[in-house]
Amino acid sequence: MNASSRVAAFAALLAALFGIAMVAGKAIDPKGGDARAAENAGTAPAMDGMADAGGHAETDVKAGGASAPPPGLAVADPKLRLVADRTTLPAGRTEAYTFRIVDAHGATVRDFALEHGKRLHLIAVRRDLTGYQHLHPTQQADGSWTVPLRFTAPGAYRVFADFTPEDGEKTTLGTDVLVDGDAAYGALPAPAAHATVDGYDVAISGAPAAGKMTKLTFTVTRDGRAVNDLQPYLEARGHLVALRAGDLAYLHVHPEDEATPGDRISFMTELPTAGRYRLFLQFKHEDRIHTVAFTQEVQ
Ligand SMILES: [Cu+2]
Repeated sequence: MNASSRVAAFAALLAALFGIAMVAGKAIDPKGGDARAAENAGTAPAMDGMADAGGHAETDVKAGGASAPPPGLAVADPKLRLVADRTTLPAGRTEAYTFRIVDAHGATVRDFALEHGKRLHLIAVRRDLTGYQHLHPTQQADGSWTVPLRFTAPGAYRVFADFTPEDGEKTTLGTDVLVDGDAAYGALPAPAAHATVDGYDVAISGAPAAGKMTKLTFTVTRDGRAVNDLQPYLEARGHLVALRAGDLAYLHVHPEDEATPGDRISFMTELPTAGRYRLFLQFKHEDRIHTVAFTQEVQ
């Protein structure tokens, strides 16, 4: 092929792809497909981009109207990044896990606001939503954070750093830690109104609807009697973390404190979409912290 026939062939190819994009656009959205297909064809010099121009048109429509993704799904946002010193840990051994929060210039962020009595909360859980841990790393002189970390069972774990930089916004960044070995993953337990831990029975009430702020209340009993003397834990009557099954999106919840009677712990929760979530409640009684988990179905 000489240069001019190569140009002609490329033009013919472009015309053909443009046609395909138009057809694909129409198939997806007969009303607005033409304009978007033309846009895709015009802005896609990369051949693999053009090959699924119709698919892109569909994605663009969704992305345009959607709100920001929930916290915890990303290791970085436009302002802050979580930088961990390791991505693996041996099963069953306690080792130091050290990480930094850095700004857009790569400088270590050192100043954090107190939230629930701590400047940074670290949540770790295996990707099948087992093995939940809630830890409080120690900040070192260079601004990095370190915590002794131990994962008993092999598998892929998600680690979330939950913090608010001084003069910044509440942020949750997440990263994976891989523990080599034979992982025996389990299915998510079915939703239930009760769960037990360390001899306590905890009941959950509240019916969250997708995207609506809902009050969730937990009632703690032991041997059939209300546990009225729950102790404060992290400046509240309890601590709750909600993780979405499937992607482990980390949903912020707000404890509702003062007005709650003795054996009850309430939170305002917004679960963004339909689907299943795993709720991890921690409460303190007789100087011990107990962790209990619930599967919550959102319609
Ligand atoms: Cu914490």
